[in-house]
Amino acid sequence: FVTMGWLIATRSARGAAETDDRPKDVVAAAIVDGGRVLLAQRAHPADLAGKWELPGGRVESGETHAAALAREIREELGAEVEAGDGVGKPVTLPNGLVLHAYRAHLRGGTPVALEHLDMQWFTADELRRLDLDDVVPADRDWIPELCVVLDEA
Ligand code: DCM
Repeated sequence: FVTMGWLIATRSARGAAETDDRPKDVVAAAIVDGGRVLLAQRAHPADLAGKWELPGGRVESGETHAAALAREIREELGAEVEAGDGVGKPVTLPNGLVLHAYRAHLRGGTPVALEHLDMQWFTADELRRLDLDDVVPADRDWIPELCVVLDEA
């Protein structure tokens, strides 16, 4: 019985490791247009649902950050973007994922919330007035940098 338990534990630990050998990187897009930045309201998981984030998602194996950013924005917002400079510092999540924010320049289409609850264009003043409880924790540190980007735009 002890051996059985050890076998089961070992196999499930290996299974978990083998099913997720994807990169740990997550990319997020700061799409700026007309002095406003686009934030999207997460639909899931439950603890993040309803909170604002820079839209984006996980980088796939063999994919550049720029390619992942373009793919995620196509999937989530139905628009074409080109990745630009980084925004702020990368943020490490408790689960080990590392988030990277980039400027994203609209090259085609009009963003629509296809997978989010909602989306909204924010001015720097509106960002400064946002309740941080309504922002995804990992994205909170980027708010000052986003304000600088908007003030310069
Ligand atoms: N994530 C985040 N902030 C973002 C984008 C993503 O904190 N702007 C986190 C949420 C998930 C992970 O990254 O833990 C993967 O994102 P998604 O579920 O959107 O693919």
